[in-house]
Amino acid sequence: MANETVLKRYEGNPIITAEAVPTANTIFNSAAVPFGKGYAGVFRVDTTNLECEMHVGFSEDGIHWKIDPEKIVVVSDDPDAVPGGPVNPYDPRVTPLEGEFIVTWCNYCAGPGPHIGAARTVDFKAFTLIADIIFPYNRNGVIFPRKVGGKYAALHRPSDTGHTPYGDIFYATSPDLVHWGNHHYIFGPRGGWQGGKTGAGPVPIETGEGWLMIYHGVRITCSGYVYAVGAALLDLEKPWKVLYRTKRYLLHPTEPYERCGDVPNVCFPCAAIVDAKTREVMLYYGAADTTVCLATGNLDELIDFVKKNSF
Ligand code: BMA
Repeated sequence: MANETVLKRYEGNPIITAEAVPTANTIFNSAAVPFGKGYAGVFRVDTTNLECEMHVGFSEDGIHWKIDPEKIVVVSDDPDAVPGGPVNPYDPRVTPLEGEFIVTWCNYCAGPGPHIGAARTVDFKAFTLIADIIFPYNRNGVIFPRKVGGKYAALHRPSDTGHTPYGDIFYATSPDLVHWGNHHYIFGPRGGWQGGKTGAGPVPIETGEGWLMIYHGVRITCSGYVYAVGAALLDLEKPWKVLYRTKRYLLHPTEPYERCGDVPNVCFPCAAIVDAKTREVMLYYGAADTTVCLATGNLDELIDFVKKNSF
């Protein structure tokens, strides 16, 4: 394909469509992780009444998925927590951390506006609320897979109540996953495919060259937003220090399933799984706010691309 880079689309894309869940209008922007002998994931389902839900899925190969028809119920001991769990949770990320999995999402509820919620699970059956961790307004919250400098660490993007003009990625830390602060600016929009907004994508990948942060960049055109995928390398100990950042995109809406859908022209990355032996990266991205797609690449080639095509 003319504009394909070191990331190659899986030829069987889209790998998951609304057919996977009886009540789904669409299924997209979802997260997968290695689990047991296969994979587990948390999937964004927009229902036929256009509310957002999170659903669990399991897979043996990371490509063919069985999605639970029932939504995830997040339980909480906090009497002030919303009964039944988050309202309109969307764009989940899943971080393997210290033997459990931390799910983060954006709550889109009318009152407090978009903000980041988090829950923990060990089995993808029971989910317990941690807290609304970064409160309002905020989108694209994702937690690092280990402590950095002795603290839990996260990427997030401050916003406003609507389709925000804010598009800057920040770094924050926490002693306990509940209380977050010490915010550091990482970067914001910068011309071309990422000139409108930026936002964190998958859980950052630790490499010898720094944290590989795959992110989305938005271009604002006369007929709407275009969401593409890029990557940066962040300093391992001070991740707000940007070592390299792609000037060229890694993936851009091109295929009909990325160009056409409920929201056209969207490639929105939410998860990346690395095979430690082969160094193959499986990147899961939502296409056109309608389906889940897969692109693959080699981790070393990705790092090389980021370094060679940096600002
Ligand atoms: C963002 C989020 C994503 C969505 C994207 C494109 O603001 O709502 O869930 O994929 O817009 O519509």
